[in-house]
Amino acid sequence: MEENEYSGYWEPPRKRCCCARQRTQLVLVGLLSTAMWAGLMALLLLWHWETEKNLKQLGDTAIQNVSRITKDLQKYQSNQLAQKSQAVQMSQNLQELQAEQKQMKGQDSQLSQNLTQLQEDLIDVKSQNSELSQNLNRLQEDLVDVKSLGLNEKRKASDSLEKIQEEVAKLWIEILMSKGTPCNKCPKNWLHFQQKCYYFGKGSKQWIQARFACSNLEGRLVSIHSQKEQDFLTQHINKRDSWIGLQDLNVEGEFVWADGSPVGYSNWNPGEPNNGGQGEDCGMMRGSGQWNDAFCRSYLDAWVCEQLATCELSAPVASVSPTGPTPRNES
Ligand code: MMA
Ligand code: CA
Repeated sequence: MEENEYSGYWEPPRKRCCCARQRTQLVLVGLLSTAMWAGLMALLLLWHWETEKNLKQLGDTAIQNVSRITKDLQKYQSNQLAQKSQAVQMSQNLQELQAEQKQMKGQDSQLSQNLTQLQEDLIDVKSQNSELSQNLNRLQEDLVDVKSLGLNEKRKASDSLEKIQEEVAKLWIEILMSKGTPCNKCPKNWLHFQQKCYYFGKGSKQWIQARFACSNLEGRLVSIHSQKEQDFLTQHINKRDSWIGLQDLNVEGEFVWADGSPVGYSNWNPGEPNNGGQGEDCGMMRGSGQWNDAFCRSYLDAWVCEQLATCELSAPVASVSPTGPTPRNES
């Protein structure tokens, strides 16, 4: 060992010693730096991990928020839709209500119009009724006057009175029928046709006797005014020659009906009226339904009476009826 120390030449051990220390130092430094790096890396990793975690959390929160907002939005949109449809429904309801209101207003005015019309009609009917009653009263007064006249004047007055009464009765029926009252009532054993009732009498009679028989039944010998009426009569006389209410007793050749009207419609047998034989002034219907003027005092086996049909009054409207002031007793 000493040799080595005194040679003064052998330096390497020192060097070795120095190198070792350096090496140690280097190793230490290396270790230290490695540790530092490791720590740094760890820190970095930690930081990165933390950041990543935070980011993830943030992302999650954001996703949650977005989904919540989306849900809210959807809810809002559906609410909006519901509100819209509600609004549409409400406006429809409003329109319907307005239409109903309009309709009701229309109905209301229609109703009030109808009511006014009805009131007017009522006044009309009342005035017509009072007019009829007045007419009838006047006629009755005239009748009293007629009683104090001479025979000829009496007949004339009576004829015109009958005509007027006839007109009044027809007018009365027309009024009632126009108000919807059925006017087709006939006495027992009388047949109804159009506005009249007919009685087909059997038994041998002269014209004047037949006229009297009808008058006893509160009718008169038939007056024929249309083909339809003629057809109805032809159908019911059963081919029997029958007296009818036609005569030219006052003026030869001027036939008039028992209801006071002139001859409009006619159904004369060809060649009639011919005023044949000792004079023919009374009208008859042959079994065929065709008319002939015949000798008034001849006897025929049938005769036809008529009277106006009466109306089915549900309540007494006035004290007058087509046949006069006292209503007819049917049964
Ligand atoms: C009868 C009689 C008359 C009628 C003629 C027609 C003979 O007299 O019914 O009225 O005009 O017949 O031939
Ligand atoms: Ca004749």
